[in-house]
Amino acid sequence: MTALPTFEAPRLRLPRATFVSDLHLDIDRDTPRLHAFCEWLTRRPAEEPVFLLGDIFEFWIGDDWTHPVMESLVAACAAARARGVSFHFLTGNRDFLVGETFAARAGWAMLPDPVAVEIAGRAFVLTHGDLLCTDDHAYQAWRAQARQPAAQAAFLAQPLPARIAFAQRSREQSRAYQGALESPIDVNEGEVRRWLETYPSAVLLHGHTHRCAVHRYSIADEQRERWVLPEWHDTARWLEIVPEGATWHGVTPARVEHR
Ligand SMILES: [Mn+2]
Repeated sequence: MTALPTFEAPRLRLPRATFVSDLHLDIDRDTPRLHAFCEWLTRRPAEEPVFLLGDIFEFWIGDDWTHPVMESLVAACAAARARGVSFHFLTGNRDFLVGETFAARAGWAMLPDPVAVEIAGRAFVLTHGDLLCTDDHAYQAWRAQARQPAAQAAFLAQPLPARIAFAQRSREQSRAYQGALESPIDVNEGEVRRWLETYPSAVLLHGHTHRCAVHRYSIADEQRERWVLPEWHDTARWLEIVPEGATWHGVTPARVEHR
């Protein structure tokens, strides 16, 4: 069991924010989902920061990789930023190789995972969500290895064609793996409780599982919550938090009580 980081103070304090995750954009393909995202960016309210909580991209093979489709996304982000929309990004299990070079080009401020923030006066701990899925032992072992700086450097040192071929193979393997599962592996509820105990009073907010929901827990006589963001298909689905409250757009989260 890995030790969780502790936070002295929230990294950001914001009056309002929008949250999305799990777009799984195939950035070398001109897809309806990419168009939906770029169009959605044109409709973001000015001065409302956008948090991208991982798996924005289906895969990532290095910031030195460019593609015309990717440039349209970078341009859409630049246009939104010109209207006062800021971006905050933490990586997911598929796009964990996104680095500072691409983030700077897109105008995304990178966040560690997990990270504590305060939105509209309420405390949140943000995470992609894969760290909570501790029942997937094979994945967690792979994750620990793949996140080593030396392993990442070795991968990124390969010539670009080799990395593109690797990404194609991984996509096929991932499809076969997901197809063999009855449903994607969900969070481990014991691990969720450990996080909630580590971060008293914060709402745990994550994506990854594609099981959009508001979960309520009773922990040390406190009512606690875990909010799960929806994945995108070809339409936008997001969470907006403003001083008046939280609104889910394009989706109705399941309500789940844990005793
Ligand atoms: Mn994920």
